[in-house]
Amino acid sequence: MSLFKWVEFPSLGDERGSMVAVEMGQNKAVPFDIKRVYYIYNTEQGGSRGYHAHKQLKQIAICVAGKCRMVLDDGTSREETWLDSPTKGLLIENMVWREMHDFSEDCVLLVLASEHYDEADYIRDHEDFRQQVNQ
Ligand code: T46
Repeated sequence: MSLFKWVEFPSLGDERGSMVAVEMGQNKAVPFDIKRVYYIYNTEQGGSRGYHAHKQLKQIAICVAGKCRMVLDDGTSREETWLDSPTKGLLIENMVWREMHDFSEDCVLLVLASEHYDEADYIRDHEDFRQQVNQ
């Protein structure tokens, strides 16, 4: 089974342009209460981000402009995909290692998060992650 779980956000565009609405709740696209929203932009060209997993946090990442390459790793397999659409969110479950590479200059990566920021929720060492996820 693929590590990639996609959430579709329909474009509500009309002749004036495009719009996407993000809603949470029953039968809505976001399967958790959003406690935090952040966005990553102006990423150094050639730079990579991530290299961690979260113990509890679930997130949806949406590339609202430009593109970047996302790598997910569940401790057994590793897969990669491009985030390049403002209407496609990638659901990243807890205990999944993520890396982001090859950011385009115009990339804006919007992230919806199920929890407030907590450094104690991060696992930043890949060997620790492998041990914890496989135990
Ligand atoms: C993730 C990927 C997709 C805060 O103070 N508050 C916040 O809400 C966040 C997200 C970060 N920070 C601080 C912590 C670090 O000192 O901002 C700095 C950069 O964070 P980090 O190195 O974790 O950034 P990324 O791009 O490697 O990872 C981020 C998220 O942290 C992470 O949860 O899944 O984006």
